[in-house]
Amino acid sequence: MHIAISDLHLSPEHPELLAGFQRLCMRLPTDTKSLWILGDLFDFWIGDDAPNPAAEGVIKALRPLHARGVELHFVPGNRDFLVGEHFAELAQMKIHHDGKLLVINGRPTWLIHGDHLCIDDKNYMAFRNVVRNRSWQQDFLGKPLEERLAMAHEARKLSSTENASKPEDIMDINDEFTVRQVKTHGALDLIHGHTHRPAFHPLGEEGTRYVLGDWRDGQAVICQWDNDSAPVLKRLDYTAEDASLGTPL
Ligand SMILES: [Mn+2]
Repeated sequence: MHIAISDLHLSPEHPELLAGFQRLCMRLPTDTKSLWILGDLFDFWIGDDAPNPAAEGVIKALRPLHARGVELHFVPGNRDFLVGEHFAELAQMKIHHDGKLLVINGRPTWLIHGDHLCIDDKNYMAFRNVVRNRSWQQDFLGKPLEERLAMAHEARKLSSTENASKPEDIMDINDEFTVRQVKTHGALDLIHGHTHRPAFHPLGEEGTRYVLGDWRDGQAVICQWDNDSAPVLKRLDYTAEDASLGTPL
């Protein structure tokens, strides 16, 4: 079995989210072959060298999974695209900067975070172009920790005030652009997070977009599949102590 999750937004202010993630890691069934973390695992990331209790907690949760043979994969999100190889090695996970194409149930399926498909949000796309630039990143990572932290807080504040005033539809993916992108990448279906609108959405004429949900108020929406069965979205209660992975949406 394979599992995908996204948008946990772990931060020091929300230790219950980390506890929920640790609980999920502990309850993954014995036949779990891989865990895909499709971005925004962390609410912000200012460099692998920054002290970060959430990062320590993630390492503790992931190492036992790696030890028992679960493959760990990470696709960066718009909040944690600066997660680097140093942290990835500690957490025993492989980073896929451009997402990953998998064949699930005979269908090529593209696993991504999803933010780059929200092209109608022009302000965000302009910001993304800046911060995804390698030389901007090197410059940022070379700044003192306090300065990076201040910049991250500023960006978070700005994004929450801006997002509150943006029309709903520009913060979703652009359908036509997405259909073209999916085709270009040789995929039929898509699994992504970011938009916080968990559901099965039709994609083009014969595809499906499986959208994961963010973690909040004890609930998350995750995706589960086997190589020969279609993905299933499940609502997970991450506060529950039982071993269930949730109920299908
Ligand atoms: Mn996101």
